[in-house]
Amino acid sequence: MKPEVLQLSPVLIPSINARLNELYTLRPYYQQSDKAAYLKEHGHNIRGVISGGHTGISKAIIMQLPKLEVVAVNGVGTDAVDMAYARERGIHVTATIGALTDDVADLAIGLLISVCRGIGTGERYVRDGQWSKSATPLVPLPLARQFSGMRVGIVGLGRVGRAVATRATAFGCPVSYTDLQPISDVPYTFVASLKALAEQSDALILAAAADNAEGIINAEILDALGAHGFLINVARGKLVNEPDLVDALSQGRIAGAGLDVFVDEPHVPEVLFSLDNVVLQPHRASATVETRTRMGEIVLASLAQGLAGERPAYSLTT
Ligand code: 8YV
Repeated sequence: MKPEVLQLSPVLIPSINARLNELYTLRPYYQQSDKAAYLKEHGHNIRGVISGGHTGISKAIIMQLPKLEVVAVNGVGTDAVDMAYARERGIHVTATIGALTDDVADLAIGLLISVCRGIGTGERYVRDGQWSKSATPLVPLPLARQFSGMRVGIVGLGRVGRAVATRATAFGCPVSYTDLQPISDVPYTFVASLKALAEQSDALILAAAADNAEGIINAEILDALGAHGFLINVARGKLVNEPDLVDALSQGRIAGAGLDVFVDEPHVPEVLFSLDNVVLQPHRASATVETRTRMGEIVLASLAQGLAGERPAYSLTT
């Protein structure tokens, strides 16, 4: 009998799905309309879980899975997983560590260039036919802001933060960062206070884990970033006090934002839809074929190792 694996979120790579289907009886929880009934029916047989970084798994769900051995997170963030309870139960929780670093850093820089250069605004101007209608082309569009050389402040110098720093450096940007403590093997300037980092930066890029960091970007930090500053978030929506951000953007108290993540995905504050100083993405920083394939391989390996009674190589709990 194949082990049963509960899927809390989909895997988008067909070859990975084919192998998962060969090896396991997959229970697609995320597709069910009556999730409680589905758990009641299958929960007692489930030995593995596949989830996404944003979705995670709650204690309430784990409690209904008495035979659970491994939770394979198809992502790096584990802030939505009840890690303490998983540890208590001896459940392996794995993450796709290192697999998505480059993509997330690429998107962070992409969002920053997009918002400061007004790529979305320019694109809409062309698509809407305004450029061809205009008697004096380009005049109606305001000049953009240069990215190269911008002072970049990174919040959280982990794998993604470092990859962002490398890229920003290649654009001639002086890089500063804040983290729990200074990191000795990097050439970037450590700034202990988040507010001071915001004051000294033209762009603040969020690359921190969200565990215990809810709402650290609030009105005070946004005002420190100031009317010429940009905020980029490729980490977690909950790092930001979203109403404060919406106010700061609507009132022009910061210059703009590039956002891949939100507090209550897939719900995005509607006020943002009409703002030209915001670039919005539907949590897609790791969504390339190459990266999702690498992530899927780690999910496969983690399930196989965990269900064979071994400690998975990417386990964070055991
Ligand atoms: C993924 C993420 O989009 O890695 C994470 O923690 O949130 C994202 O990169 C997500 O996990 C896909 O399932």
